[in-house]
Amino acid sequence: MKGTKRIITLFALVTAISFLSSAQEIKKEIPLKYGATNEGKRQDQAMQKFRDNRLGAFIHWGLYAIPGGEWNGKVYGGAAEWLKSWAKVPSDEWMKLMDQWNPTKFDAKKWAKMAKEMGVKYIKITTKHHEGFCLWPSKYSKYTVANTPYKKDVLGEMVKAYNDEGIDVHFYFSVMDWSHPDYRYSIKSVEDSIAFNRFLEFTDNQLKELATRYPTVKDFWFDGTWDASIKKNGWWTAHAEQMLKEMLPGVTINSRLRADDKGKRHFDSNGRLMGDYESGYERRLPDPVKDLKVTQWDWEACMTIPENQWGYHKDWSLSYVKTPIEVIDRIVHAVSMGGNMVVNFGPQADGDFRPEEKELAKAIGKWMSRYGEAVYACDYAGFDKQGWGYYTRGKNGEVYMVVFNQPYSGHLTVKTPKDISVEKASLLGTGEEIQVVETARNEYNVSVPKKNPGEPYVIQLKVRAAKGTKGIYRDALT
Ligand code: TA9
Repeated sequence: MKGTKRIITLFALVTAISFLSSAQEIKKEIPLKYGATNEGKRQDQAMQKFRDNRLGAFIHWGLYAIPGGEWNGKVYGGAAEWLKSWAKVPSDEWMKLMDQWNPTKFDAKKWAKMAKEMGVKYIKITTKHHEGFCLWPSKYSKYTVANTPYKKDVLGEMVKAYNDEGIDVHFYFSVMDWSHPDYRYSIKSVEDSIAFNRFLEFTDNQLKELATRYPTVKDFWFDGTWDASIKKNGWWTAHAEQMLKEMLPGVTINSRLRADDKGKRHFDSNGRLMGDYESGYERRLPDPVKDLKVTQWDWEACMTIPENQWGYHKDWSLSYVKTPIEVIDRIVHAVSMGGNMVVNFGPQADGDFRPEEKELAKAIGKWMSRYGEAVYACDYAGFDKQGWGYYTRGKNGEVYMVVFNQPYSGHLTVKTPKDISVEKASLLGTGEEIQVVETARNEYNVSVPKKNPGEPYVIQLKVRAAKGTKGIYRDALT
């Protein structure tokens, strides 16, 4: 008896200690100077615009468009914008491509029209990719459009043309710069540290230059920030974010820029998102069932049309090329989880787009013009994912079912959260009324349209927040 009591006391003691220490752990905050600056999602107008835009396009355009994946007669299957690295081309030799930079077919107005027709609300342009070539006449580098036969500020023309079409412009900027002698992958000596500090000052100058020359820019999307040298200088990433925010009120910044005091990236050492939105979903998406945590913060994904080509590559037969429906699926997938999607284009060196990209942009635009209501300004709906496709929710609480998989049964299962009932369903576009049958508590069969639309379609649900459903079904007692 005595022994049992002692064991119980001991057990209670151990439980109490472990409870206390875990409670303490929750409270334990790591003090940070360069950690997250936002509390939860930003709700100001600029951020809401960023979020409501939902669909964007990426433009990867640089010297790499000229060789298009081929160097000295050899075609490299890897990413075209990395060719300099695949073919081990020294920077001074690579920069000789500048003599061939003459995109005579470049017409920013045409580019902007194409984006408008595709239905994109914003465009992310590579101002400078890893190679270091600047699409604007930067006074801090000799590797710019100004020193090419074409001479013109193509970035400036793009900013104006897209803005004239009502499209927001975002700047992609690679911090890693293969052309700069002071760039370091890691800091191993005092000399490295001095050189890298010079490099950071150069980067500050370029960022200030971009913000000053193109003040309508809405967002900076940083890339090339994963090296040990940058992780060691988390202070600089916090400084760059702050500097741009002071210069451009409302500007948004991606998480990829950021590292904290301890070199922790994207999310700080206390688990808080740095920057304004998470930017890690590149060529992949969160699982719509297992990764619902992403609905807690803003995020933006980006994708390529072939497997992994961002810049122009002359041979797209080397990997699988996605169809318009597969691209639309990814767009809706992102929005259904509260994210944005950016679809990439790699224009040719002559300033035109390859036919495949033109066709794809058209096909997406056609679909968006019919069903965009279920994408723009939409968000996570809070309904459990079903096999037929994705739910999104509009600003007025309407729920959209975006159907990608047409069922043989002729009906689509909808399971509503507790206290939400489905009142009515209709086909977006035609307004055709769709039959809804309650099959169990919080479960419905929603019929497919009478005539198969022959493409992914959208059913709009009118839902009501009410205690229980019609009440004819009860949960089974088991
Ligand atoms: C990459 C990467 O793409 C890559 C490709 C080929 C060899 C090595 C790497 C590599 C190593 C570390 C990070 C990355 C990476 O994910 N880079 C970010 C990419 N962002 C895309 C939007 C494109 O701009 C791509 O060119 C860029 O590298």
